[in-house]
Amino acid sequence: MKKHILVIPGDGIGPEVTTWGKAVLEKIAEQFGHQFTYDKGLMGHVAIEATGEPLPEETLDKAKNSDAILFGAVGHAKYDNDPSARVRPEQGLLKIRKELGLYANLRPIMLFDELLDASSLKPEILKGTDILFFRELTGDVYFGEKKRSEDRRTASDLMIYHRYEIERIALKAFEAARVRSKRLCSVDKANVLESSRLWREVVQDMAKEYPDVDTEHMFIDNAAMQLVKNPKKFDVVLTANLFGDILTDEASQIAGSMGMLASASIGDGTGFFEPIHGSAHDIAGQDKANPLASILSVALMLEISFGLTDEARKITSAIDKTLKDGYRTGDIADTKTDPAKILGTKAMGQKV
Ligand code: GGG
Repeated sequence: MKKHILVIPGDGIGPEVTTWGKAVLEKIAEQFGHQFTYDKGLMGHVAIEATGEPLPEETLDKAKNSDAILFGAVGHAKYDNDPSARVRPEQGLLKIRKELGLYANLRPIMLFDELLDASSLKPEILKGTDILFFRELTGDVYFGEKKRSEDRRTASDLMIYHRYEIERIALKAFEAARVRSKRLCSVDKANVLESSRLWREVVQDMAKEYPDVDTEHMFIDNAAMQLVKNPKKFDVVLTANLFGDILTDEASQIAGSMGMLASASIGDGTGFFEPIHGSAHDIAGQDKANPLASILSVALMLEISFGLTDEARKITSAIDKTLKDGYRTGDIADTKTDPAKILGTKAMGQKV
């Protein structure tokens, strides 16, 4: 198979982790006889520094002309401490999602048995957990109108959803539920928010077309609590942009660390694959970042964009074996880890 992949390393630990995602892609190409070609694009703080824009036109053009995109992370402490900054790295990420029509963000909470002890939750609560989140990605407060009063003392972000935006992601979630355990939990805040009432109305209507799927509706506050109390209760979770962003960071603790969670953004255009973690500037360039989320993002790319399921499985097995051999990065090590087996980014990438 011949495929052209755009790599957007981004900021902070993004370049370190995508190096290993790409290295694994190259290894897969070699082992299975595929031909993957690569290009590189700028986005985020590095793009602002080089061009003044968080998403230069050149990167967007390359993205539209590639078969898949492997992305690292965006962000920089400089902007976090300067809320008045008009141009921000995250704008690049939001813009590329919108421009490519990537409305569905799939975030699998894949639990490796070896990491049961790495979580702060009890192993008996965790064991057997397997959740697939569908986070809506191009609507909500992220894209609604943003306003600041003239005296700058009042601010608002419009939480807005259109029926078609809910329908198209709900369709993907229902279809996934149908081939998984036929359970779907739609998470909203319909007791308070009008946009959530529309969300629930649409999902209820669509549930009639999926009588074989057991559809449940849950308020976000309850879902956040149930996720740590009884994560096995969930299978497919469908939710809005903001709720999904927060809930999946929480859910990453089930998998042991943010460094273990991959994601796939799909929709109308080229598939976009990235770890859910951000740029983690505090550890950037120190060979401390966990590359497994980037490597797992590559497995999602192979499976979802290219239909290469054996190749994807080869990657998850390689990670499983590496963990079974006792190797850990710092974020997933625990008191039982042999200190000699705590690896940096590079060594962990090489082991996989
Ligand atoms: N790799 C994910 C990443 O860079 N996250 C930083 C960020 O600002 N994300 C916002 C979002 O996912 O909506």
